[in-house]
Amino acid sequence: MKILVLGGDGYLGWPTALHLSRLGHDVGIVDNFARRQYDHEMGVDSLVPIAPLHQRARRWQELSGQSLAIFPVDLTDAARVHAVVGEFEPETIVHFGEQRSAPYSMIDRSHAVYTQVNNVVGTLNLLYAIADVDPSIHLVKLGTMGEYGTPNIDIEEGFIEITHRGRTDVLPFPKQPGSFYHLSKVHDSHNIQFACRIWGLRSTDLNQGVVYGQETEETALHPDLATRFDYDAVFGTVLNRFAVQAVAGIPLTVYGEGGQTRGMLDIRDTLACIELAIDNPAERGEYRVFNQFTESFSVNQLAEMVAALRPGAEIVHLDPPRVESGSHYYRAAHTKLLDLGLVPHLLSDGLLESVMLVADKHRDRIDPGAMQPTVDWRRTSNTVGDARDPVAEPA
Ligand code: NAD
Ligand code: USQ
Repeated sequence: MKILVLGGDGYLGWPTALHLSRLGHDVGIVDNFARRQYDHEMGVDSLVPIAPLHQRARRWQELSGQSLAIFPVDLTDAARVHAVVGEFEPETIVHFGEQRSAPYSMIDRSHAVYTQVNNVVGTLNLLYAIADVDPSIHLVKLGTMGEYGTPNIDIEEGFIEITHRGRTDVLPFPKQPGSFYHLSKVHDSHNIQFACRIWGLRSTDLNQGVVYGQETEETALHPDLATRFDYDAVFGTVLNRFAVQAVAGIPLTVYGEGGQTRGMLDIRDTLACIELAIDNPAERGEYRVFNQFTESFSVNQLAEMVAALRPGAEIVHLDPPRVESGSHYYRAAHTKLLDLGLVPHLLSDGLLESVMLVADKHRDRIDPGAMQPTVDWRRTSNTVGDARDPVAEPA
């Protein structure tokens, strides 16, 4: 199958591109390298060194005999998005290509505007390109479990049956996201669902939980094939951060009470879920949602699991930089991918150790200064980063 991977230079996009290529698909990668620029902007770096995209692709060709087509394209450039979809003629497009950090989107107005323009306009351009070039292309879009927030009822997979004043309907599950980034995913979901309804497109919206881990079967083949591993307070996700903190002897930074609960998954399960979504495509006109996570844990539980592996590791509770419930009900359905055959890797299977081994291997590159949270949700302006605003400040 011809598959275009958008955001294929990123943490998840790159290993997914390799995995799909190894399965024998003809893979093209689209990326504008924005993620590498955020590193320069924030003064941080991936813990694991990453090769430039062309070097990665050359190494993959050498080792596997498979070539990867590279398109250095910004998804907010409608004409180029249309041209790439027309030229490559994909049967499936896997869309990872967005600004994905909640703290980054909460730095100030300019970062919130940048995030929403980048994500929502990029996805809209893509929807138009698919509708114009070939509406039968299956769009596999990365959404987030954070679209739902933490309601005091069970979370369903995308839709909920509601009976209201004697009438019943199946409606999109209510969304209460916790950042302007998470909101961009909600806006995307609405736009994609609408495009499926009016143009008969087909899409799978994967509401993914927090991913952990760094190595996959393919990335482990050569250092040039490694994917990034973020641990800083803006781009690092919670379990990856705790693993690095424990290895570096830095106290594990639990925000507030630590009762926040999240769905989590191993990076290898991200690849498996994408593969299942591609192999079992949505029907024409269908918009479906899969909740993509395998286990859920509170932040306290994660910190305790990591600390247990490094006797003496300290856990601190910081003043919460985010506005989120310190303790809440959390039970989210996630059966659709299991029904398609997903066999999860579980944290209890000793995977945490392997994440810590990666951190240990690169411990010389750990910058303790990158650990403390710098973005406070309550402030409209935080003093990190550069102005990124595509829309001018009012006079
Ligand atoms: P990442 O930042 O490492 O990768 C995203 C890639 O998209 C980067 O290479 C970036 O340069 C590219 N990109 C961004 N804007 C672009 C644009 N306008 N045009 C072209 N390319 C662009 O992020 P990731 O962790 O790999 O996440 C990938 C996707 O998965 C995101 O959509 C994210 O929201 C979603 N997701 C990630 C996680 C997680 O824990 N990492 C969890 C749930 C969902
Ligand atoms: N947290 C801490 N200490 C830390 C870092 C985080 O207590 O040092 C807490 C946060 O307050 C939050 C939870 O851990 O309650 C998760 O934070 P995170 O930074 O790991 O994850 P989040 O901001 O939700 O975003 C990440 C990805 C995003 C994806 C999302 C999936 O960056 O792209 O959409 O996970 S989900 O959380 O399901 O929405």
